[in-house]
Amino acid sequence: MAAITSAAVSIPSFTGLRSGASSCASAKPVSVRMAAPRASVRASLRDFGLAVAATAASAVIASNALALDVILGSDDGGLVFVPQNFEVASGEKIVFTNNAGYPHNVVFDEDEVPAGVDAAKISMGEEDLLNAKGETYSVTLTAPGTYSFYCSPHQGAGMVGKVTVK
Ligand SMILES: [Cu+2]
Repeated sequence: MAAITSAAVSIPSFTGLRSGASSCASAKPVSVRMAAPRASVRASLRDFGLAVAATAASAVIASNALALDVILGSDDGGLVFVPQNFEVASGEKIVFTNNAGYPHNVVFDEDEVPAGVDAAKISMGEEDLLNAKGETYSVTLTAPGTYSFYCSPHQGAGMVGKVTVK
């Protein structure tokens, strides 16, 4: 219960910061405001899921164990993937969750994936963006090797990452 309340409170304050920072078109605050309730529902579900995982029996944890969470944008507003460089097991799900400094996306570099992997099939489109906090993009990689990925709006700012599939 406490987790759900804090998630619902933190999102409006974040939205306030964002609309304060942008001085442009009147359409913008409207779309941000519409996105917020959806985001808070997802954040609440997420917190609830984490709380359940933390208290559940090991049998339940085992069925959900193969997932790694990566956040898009650090809590202090850095344009980074957190973690930036990580390992997963083959077949482990990677869940990228929009956190701060969005819009973000996740695009694998076609020149830096293992041979035979089609980067387009595991990437979001260059133009596809996660626009609201809590939105996710999930991908499961099976071919062993090293994959580089980036966020197309922030690649120039250094928002890049690397995953090694074992
Ligand atoms: Cu980004």
